[in-house]
Formats: sequence, structure tokens, C-alpha cells
Amino acid sequence: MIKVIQYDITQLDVDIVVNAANTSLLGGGGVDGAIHRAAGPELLAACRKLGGCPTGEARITPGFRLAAKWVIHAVGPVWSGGGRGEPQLLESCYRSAFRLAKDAQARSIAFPCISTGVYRYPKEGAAHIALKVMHEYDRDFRSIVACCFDAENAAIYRKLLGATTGDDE
Ligand code: AR6
Repeated sequence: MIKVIQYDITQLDVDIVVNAANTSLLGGGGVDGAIHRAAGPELLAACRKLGGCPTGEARITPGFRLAAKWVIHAVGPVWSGGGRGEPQLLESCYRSAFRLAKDAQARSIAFPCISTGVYRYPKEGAAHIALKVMHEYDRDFRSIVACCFDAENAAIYRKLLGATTGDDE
């Protein structure tokens, strides 16, 4: 089941929280900063051992002080007009996260709106890609949560999800 909520992702009781990280995996602002603060310094230590992650891919660590057992650090593209493979990279980043989540045998997973903050990916285009991949993996999970932080993203996700399923499922 795909659910749209407007909430702080660090507070969710799910098996896996996905982070919108950068290629260094060493933290930053936005949801990345919030996840590192909530998970504690052990998260940064675990990320250091990973040696970074290319754009469009993802890596997994424990969730440490989060309720979530795991954090998947997914690196979305920086928007630079759309002609530099941004849609493909964003899609691949959601797919990589789902593959890792399946390997970890997770039943529930929550995603932020990757790339739509500091990385400036247009919100509607990003939501379209996120929901497309979420639908592909819907049957593999008990719960897939699109965790929007801002009202604009929440409205976009609800509109697009309603258009494909008739409601929030
Ligand atoms: N819970 C859920 N969503 C959140 C939260 C939260 N606590 N805080 C922010 N968001 P951004 P990006 C939303 O900028 O665009 C970092 O510095 C936010 O409203 O966090 O992928 C990284 O280290 C927006 O909708 O990530 C990278 O350098 C969404 O999360 C860079 O930013 C993503 O915004 C990645 O940029």
C-alpha cells in the first residue's frame, strides 16, 4: 500500500527510512541533517566507512537511534535543466533504494521527496517518477510511505496518487 503523509520522516516507525543524501554520504542540510541528528553520531561513523556513493545509487546503514532499523542513503541528481539525465538518475536512485530494502527483507519503507529541496528538481516531475517506481514495488512491501515535508509536495503526491488509484489506496 502506498501512503502519502506530511510529516517529519525521522519520527516514523518503519523498517527503513530513506535519506536524500549527497555523494559524500557525510551529511548535509535538509532531511539529511535531520536524519543524522536523530540517528546520532554513530550514523556518520557508519557512513564514513562506505566511501561515498555515485548519483543515482544508494547505500544502506543501520538506523542507530532512529525507530527505523535501517537508513538507505539515496543520492538524487542536482537539477540543471533536465538535459543531463536527471529523470533517469532520480528513477535509478528510487530503484536502488527499493532493491536494497528488499535485500534487507523490509516490510515498510518511507521516502522523502528526494532532490526536490536543495537540489531543485521540479516537484511534480519528481513526484511522478517516485510514484511510478513505488507502484512497481507496491506488492513487495506492506507499506510504502511518501513522507512529504511541505504542503506543496503533499498536495502534488495526493493528486497524482489519486489519479492512478482513485484514492490513497
Ligand atoms: N522529513 C521529511 N522530509 C524532509 C525533512 C524531514 N525532517 N526535512 C526536509 N525534508 P533536501 P535534496 C524535505 O534539500 O533536494 C542535503 O544537504 C524537503 O522539504 O533535504 O535531495 C544533502 O546532504 C524536500 O522536500 O534534499 C544533499 O547535499 C526533501 O526533503 C542535498 O541536501 C528533499 O530536500 C540533497 O538535496
